[in-house]
Amino acid sequence: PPEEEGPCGDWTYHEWAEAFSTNDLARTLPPGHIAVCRVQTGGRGRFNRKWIGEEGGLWASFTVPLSAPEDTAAGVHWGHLPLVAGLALFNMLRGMGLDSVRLRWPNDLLAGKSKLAGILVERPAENMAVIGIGINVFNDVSSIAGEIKDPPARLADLVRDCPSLHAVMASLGSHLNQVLSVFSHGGVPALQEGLSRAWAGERPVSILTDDETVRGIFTGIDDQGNPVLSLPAGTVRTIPAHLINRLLE
Ligand code: BT5
Repeated sequence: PPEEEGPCGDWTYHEWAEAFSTNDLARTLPPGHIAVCRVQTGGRGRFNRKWIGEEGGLWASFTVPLSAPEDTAAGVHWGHLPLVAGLALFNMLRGMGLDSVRLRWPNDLLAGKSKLAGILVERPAENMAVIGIGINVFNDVSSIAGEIKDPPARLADLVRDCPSLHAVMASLGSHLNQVLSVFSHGGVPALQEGLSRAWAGERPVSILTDDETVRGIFTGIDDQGNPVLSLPAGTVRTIPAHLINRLLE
């Protein structure tokens, strides 16, 4: 059973001292709830990569109802929830005065070149999604630097008067609701303006698919969520998101 429960803005949170993965705990909750823990022992990222969740970070999973049928004509596709979560996190961090934060496609939150937060969206049931978010806040990231790909960063080193974990969770919940409501009415097109701020300018990338490596300048995504590159030859190429194994900067 959780150690603590209560309201958190429009959400209800359930806090465990230790959990394997809050994304697993969230599956058992109804929509509108948050599973959060202080230490996460079996946290995961995309493609079953390991997420390190030591004490002091925010390890939380938000349950979101998927009641209405997808309006794919308007660009509302539940596969885009990682972008929704990425934009919500970006908005929250910029709101804290963190000017160096940006989104790396599809949903890594970086401060400069360092990884500050990650997102893992899962869909345990037809009518519910779990949005798992991990943010390094007060946890000691210097000790994990050797274990991870990008250098890590933590919020406490980047903002003045870093808010408490509960305050960060509450703020994230409200930013998530705000972006979700924009998205559910207008789909990806309605997010484009915010996302273009979040990508923070064009930059050279390599995109790896099963068949090839495409090098070019990442300029953003199209209204279906696919990355758009401008190529050295002066042409523009859109790479279907589902073919992409990795994007490297
Ligand atoms: C992610 O995956 O970045 C998604 C992470 C989602 C974690 C949350 S915590 C709450 C919820 N419960 C879960 O079990 N998961 C979610 P991906 O883009 O695949 O990146 C994973 C990579 O990030 C790893 O392979 C490491 O290189 C790196 N990494 C692991 N722990 C990290 C940390 N604490 N800080 C920065 N980078 C980390």
